[in-house]
Amino acid sequence: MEWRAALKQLASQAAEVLRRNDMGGWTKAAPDLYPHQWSWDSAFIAIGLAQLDTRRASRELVSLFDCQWATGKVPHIVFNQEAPPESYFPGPEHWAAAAPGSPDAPSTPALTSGLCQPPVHAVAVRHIWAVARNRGEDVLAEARAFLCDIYPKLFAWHRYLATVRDPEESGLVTIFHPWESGTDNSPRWNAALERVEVGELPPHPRPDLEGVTDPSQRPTEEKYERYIWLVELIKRVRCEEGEIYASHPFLVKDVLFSAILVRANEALLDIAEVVGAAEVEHATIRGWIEQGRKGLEERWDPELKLCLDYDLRAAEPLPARTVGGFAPLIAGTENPDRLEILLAVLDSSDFAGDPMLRWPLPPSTSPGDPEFDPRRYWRGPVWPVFNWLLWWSLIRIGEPERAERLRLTSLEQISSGGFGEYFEPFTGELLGSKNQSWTAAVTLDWLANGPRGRAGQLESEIA
Ligand code: 2M8
Repeated sequence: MEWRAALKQLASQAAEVLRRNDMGGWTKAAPDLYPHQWSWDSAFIAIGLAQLDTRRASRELVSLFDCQWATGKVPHIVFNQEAPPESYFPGPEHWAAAAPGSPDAPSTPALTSGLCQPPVHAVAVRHIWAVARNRGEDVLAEARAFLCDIYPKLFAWHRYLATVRDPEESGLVTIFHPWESGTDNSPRWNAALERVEVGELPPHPRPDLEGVTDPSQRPTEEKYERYIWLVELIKRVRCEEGEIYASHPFLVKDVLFSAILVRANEALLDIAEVVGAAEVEHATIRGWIEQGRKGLEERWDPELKLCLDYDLRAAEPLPARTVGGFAPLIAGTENPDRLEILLAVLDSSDFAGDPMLRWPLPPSTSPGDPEFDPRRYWRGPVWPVFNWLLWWSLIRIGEPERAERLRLTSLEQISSGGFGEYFEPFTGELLGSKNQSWTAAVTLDWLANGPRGRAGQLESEIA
């Protein structure tokens, strides 16, 4: 098939995946494995949906922010109460003792987890605005109203991260659970997790193992016990951050989360401009951006030539060669030497330059890392959604050619493999869930943003 026709077909297929996972005002992360609404998935989904329908894209975020906590926290999962209880663990009943028991949680019927995930949301909101600007007056007016409505909620969310999650004023966000990082099973968390002593736990099911073709693609039982134990501890203190800070065994400064927050704050600044927010808020956001970049700079590891997470409990960095180490590139470091080194590491045989790779795309964990595992999630497979983040960051740091190579290679990967959650780096085999919503979403955005493409051109082609 001719290349252009193939891309058009890919766009229709991506739109179809999102349509099928659409639950009304929100989208489940995957058809079976993830039957609920996940926070950062929804932000990426909104980025893709914007190419099809800016109103529906806005709705995705409105429904998520309807479940925002009084503290400003945006929960990592909003539970679909129609999903069969056995379809996901830990489900809503598992958090029930924590969420409604907490004075900060949204009132029922909304049931959420007590954790959060990386703040891609402001980036998605600005994206919706950018697309709406090419769609005529009515769409633009509607998008402006959406921005006015969501801006204070985004501001509260970022303020929560900059204060409650950073009492040290380090510019870096503290996470309480690997699930908060979004790169859950990454070796980034190994040493910190090993230090967690697991107490008495009732037996727990593993429905996630049913959702994949073999268990080697999901976390081990030993890791799951720690995940569940950390959830248990957070629930025991009713998700109150002050108490978590005082007693929780897993307190980690996450550099990738913090880098995303830097970029999200830049997006928030643009949104503040559109809605005419007070100058004092502009100044606060600028301060967060500066602080974030400074914090990342302090976590640079000259030996591994990557940025490292930091374990607050053990007071030591967490060495691992993973894509999280590219955090300064994602944040847009102002240090040119740093950037040059990171681009060289990205191209090296430690990441996208490994000659054995099926496609020159960075594995989530470097094949040179002792914990590398090409099939297990976040420990080696290639993640299209992370590659979207990288592509988007490369454009912003002025690397359009590299970005374009990444975009085309990723589209080739998805055309030949499908909308997989992740891919085996050497064979290209689709792993994890099929028809993962965020993979379809980033495909739509990639297709609409070729070197000559413009945001919004897909709508007429797909309709
Ligand atoms: C994965 O995480 C969930 C827990 O939050 C799981 O394994 O059950 C991660 O890849 C996470 O980043 C993602 O948001 C979620 C849904 O796609 O799945």
